This record gives sequence, structure tokens and C-alpha cells, in this order.
Amino acid sequence: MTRLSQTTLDGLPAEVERPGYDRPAVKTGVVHLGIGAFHRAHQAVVFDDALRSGDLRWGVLGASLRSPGVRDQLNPQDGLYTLVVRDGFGDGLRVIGASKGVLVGPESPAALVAAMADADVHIVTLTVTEKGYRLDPATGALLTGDADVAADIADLSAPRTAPGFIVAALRARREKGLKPFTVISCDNLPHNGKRIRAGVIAMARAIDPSLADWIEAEGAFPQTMIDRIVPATTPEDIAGLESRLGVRDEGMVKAEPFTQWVIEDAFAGERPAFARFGVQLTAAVEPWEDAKLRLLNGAHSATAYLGALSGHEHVHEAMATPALKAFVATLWDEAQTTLNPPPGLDVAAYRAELMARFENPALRHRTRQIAMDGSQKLPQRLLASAADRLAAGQDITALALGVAAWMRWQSGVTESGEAFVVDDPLADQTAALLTEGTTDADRVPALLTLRAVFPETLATDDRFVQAVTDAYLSLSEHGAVEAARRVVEPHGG
Ligand code: CS2
Repeated sequence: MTRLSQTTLDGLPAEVERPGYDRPAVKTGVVHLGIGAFHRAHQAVVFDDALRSGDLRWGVLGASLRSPGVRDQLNPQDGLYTLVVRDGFGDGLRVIGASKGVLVGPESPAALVAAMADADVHIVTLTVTEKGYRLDPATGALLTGDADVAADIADLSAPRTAPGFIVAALRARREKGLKPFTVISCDNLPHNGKRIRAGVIAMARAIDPSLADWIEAEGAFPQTMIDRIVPATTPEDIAGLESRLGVRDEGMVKAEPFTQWVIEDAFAGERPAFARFGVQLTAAVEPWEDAKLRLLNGAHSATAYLGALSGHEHVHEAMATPALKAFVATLWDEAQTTLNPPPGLDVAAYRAELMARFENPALRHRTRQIAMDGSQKLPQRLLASAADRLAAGQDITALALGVAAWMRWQSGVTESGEAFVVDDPLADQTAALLTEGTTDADRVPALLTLRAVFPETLATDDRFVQAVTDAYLSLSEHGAVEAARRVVEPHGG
């Protein structure tokens, strides 16, 4: 089949937006680690906007740190791919030209380090998912016991981890007399800039203390809040787009219309005119990050587990079940008391917009996609709100059901008896803990011993333990939908 490429670009249907700039003249100003669908539908679109404005410094060299899949999707297409924006009424099609190709880190580590050390590169962005930073989810400390981290510390000539590639490239830049690039984490980590900075400096210090001192003094790791719902692309999506374009685009991505990027205004060097392209630059990202992680992502995770356990394949289908939709509102009632909303954020309007985004049927956002890696997500999405509410002497009934639903999900069986593989880096540990618990009531305390997820302060707080145990037993007795309804209408049951 004919693929999307520079050659077939001009023959696309008229309604398809094209890059419209001289792509061969574009310089590589950005290296992105973890070039998955979210980057291609979010940050890359902003860099593409900068290129379309005439600033040709901002081409993006992508890097996969795990597998050649995206390289094999994009390189045969000259880096081109289509962003399909689904608003529930129709699809907007835009071909993104910002990609300058994709390297595969494990195949060519030296080439990736050299690219990151190039004088034209001013920014390194990352979407390596929470687990890709090799940081303890509860404390944020670099996992020095991780085999790949230990290998990078022992020998940085062929890095294996995101911190390793960053440290190796910064070392090379220092040797060349260049400034550091600005490292911009685009993952849903709390205090993502501070965390990747701490991890990078910890690794550098274990290798060369003077390098660590230089990074501390000269480096920049701005905090960000990133937001766009980007469901995984399916074979049906690719086939459907092919019928519209007349060529096949293996690298397409689909997303909602909503997009938001808030970046701390702290850079080591050059950057695009971000504000011209809708990016919010601010000194205070945290209020935006907390609101997004605790409202959007907290509800996403709770909905993912309650929905998938009860047979709702997609988020919009779960929201079409009144008890689950009402539960989300109750969860938001709890979580929003822990926020310090940034100036300009109307929380009621934000919640209404979030619900409309969740209800968008065209996204077909799979609950099981969101359920992945829950051990890495729970701390910032549900546990932080629970800890803050308990500290304020407030109840956590809805938050506790979200936590209990994650615990139930670790069983690997849905309410209809369908077995599934729990997709989580700690799945072996949670499975072992579940087998230790002989009854439902035993399993909650067993899982609470998982210090990588549950900090001591929470796991030993009787109010937290009781609330999660009650929720877990309610799930066992009533099922997810009825358990959710009982949270919403405690006296209606
Ligand atoms: C989702 C996020 O898969 C998940 O964990 O909650 O990817 C979510 O879609 C984005 O954070 C929205 O900005």
C-alpha cells in the first residue's frame, strides 16, 4: 500500500491541513525521549505551530527507548503523520511535519547521545511514562537498585535509561563547552521537573560530582502540566484514515480538541515563542498540575478500574452509567477541597468541561488503557488527595473506593469472571500479596504493605485502612456500579 510521505503529501484531499513550510530547511532544535502517541498529539503540535510560524529551529528528533515500533511507523513516512482530532461530530485532519525522524535508543545509543549534544538542540522533552524515570513513586528518589540505572552509573557509554541519556548528553555538551539543553518532562508526575532534575543529578553525582555541580548550576528542568486525551491508535483507526487519505499512515494519532500545556518559565537557553502557540508560561505550575492530576487523572483512574471491572470498555460508556457518572462528581467533591486553584481556574467550569471530555464518544478511550501502570499513578492521582483530606479531618469515601477498585483490579479478574493480565510494573508484587490474603478483608492490609505505592503515614492511618477496607468489601458484595452508587447515596441503599 502507498504510505503517507513527502511524495504523497501534495496529493492528499484538500481538507487535510499540511505543514506548509520548507521541511528540509528545518533544524533539529528538540530531541524527544519516548515518542509515543501523546507526544505526537501534544508537544509536537506546538513545535509544528512554531515551524508553521516561520521559526524553523524547532524540528523534533524522536527517540524510542524501548522498541522500534514508532521508528518503523514514521521513518518510512519521512516523519510525517496525521493528527486526527475527534470532537464527537467529525474528524479534523492535520499532517504534522515537525518530526526529523526517530532513533531507537537501544540500537544506537551513541547516535542518540550525539544528537542530544548537538549545538542546535536547545530542548529535550520526555514522555517516558511514570515508570520510565526510574524514580520511587512514593519518594521520588532515583532507583539506584534498578539494574539499568546501576548499569548506566557503572558505564555511561551506552545509556539504557532516560536519566542516563540525559546525563551522558549533558556531559558531552559540557566537554564541548555548550550550555545544557532545557529538560522538559511531559509526564503526569507530580513536580515532574523537580523529580527528573533530582534523578539526573543523583545519577550524575554517582558518576562525576563536578558534572552534577555543573548541571545543578546551569541546568533547567521546568515543571509542566500537560493535558490532552490521546487514546491509543487502533488498526481500525488506521484503516479508516487510509480510506479518507488514499494513502496509509501507520503513525497517525487521534485526540480530543482540548489541549493544554503549562510550563514553568525557567529555561537554560533558547525556546520557541511558546505563548504565541497557546502554551501558558508561569512561575507557578503546581496549582495547575494539582488540579489536573487530582481531578482529571484521579477520576480517570477510578473510572478505569470501576468501569473495567464492571464491563465498561470505554470511558464514555462508563459515564453513560448514571451511578458511575455521579460517583465521579462525588470524587471531585472530595478532591477539589485539597486544591489551591490557580488564578483564572473556575473549578466548577473545569469539572463541567472534564465531564464533557470524558463523555466524548468519538474518542473511544479504553478503560484498560488508563488502568495500566496504576501502581505508578495512584500516589499522585488518589492518595495525595486522601492524605490531604485526612490531615484536614475530612472523609475519603469516594477516594477510598477508587483505591479499593485498583486493589480489586490486581486480582486479574473482572466481575463477569473474565481473566486478564494486570499491566503494571509491580504486578508480580501485588499478585504475591493478594495470594497471601485469604479473605477480602485480609487483602487490603496485605496490599497496603506495598511501600512503593502506599507511604507509611497512610498505610498506618486507621481511618484510611478502614475506609479502603469498607470500600473493598462493598465492591466484593455489591459490584463496582452499586458500590459507586452507595458512595453517592449512602442512605439510599
Ligand atoms: C490517562 C492519561 O492513561 C491515563 O493514565 O489518565 O493519559 C490522560 O488521558 C491524560 O493525562 C490527559 O491529559
